[in-house]
Amino acid sequence: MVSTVYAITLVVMALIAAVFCFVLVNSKKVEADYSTVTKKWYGIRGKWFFFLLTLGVIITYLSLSPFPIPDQKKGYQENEYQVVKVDSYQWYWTMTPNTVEAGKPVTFLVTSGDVNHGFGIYDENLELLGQTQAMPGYTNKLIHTFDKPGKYKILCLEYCGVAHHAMITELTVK
Ligand SMILES: [Cu+2]
Repeated sequence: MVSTVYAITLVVMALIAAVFCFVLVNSKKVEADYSTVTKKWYGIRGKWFFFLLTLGVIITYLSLSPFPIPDQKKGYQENEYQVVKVDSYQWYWTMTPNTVEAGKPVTFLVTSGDVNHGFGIYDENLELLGQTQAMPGYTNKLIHTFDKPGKYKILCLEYCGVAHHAMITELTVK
């Protein structure tokens, strides 16, 4: 086995050396005009660039458009909002109140008592409806209107320690 590998290595090394010598010898002989080749490949490079650019824009649009970013400026009056205060800790949520009405916009005022958490609202099928960061020292506002009554789940979207996965609570929409 070892001798076979050794032999193959020697042959490959000889081939590489031969190619190297061939290129070296021929490079001195020919002073060819490469402008047509250069022009052709610059053209292909330009087209490739625009292809990748277009592809990038399309993929960005397709992957971002279903991303749940609720409209934060719907023109509601201040007194039309239901306000829910959300506090997050390792590893639980407090929500006051934890029951809201459907069809009426809810303003979630989200903060954290310790580290960064992610406040994510999910429906019964665990589809994400809206999210914002829960940060110590800041209160982030998230406006969401629930279309139908039910039990909604609040999950932590940012890894915050060993019991991050257990950081779940429920929001009732009547
Ligand atoms: Cu968390």
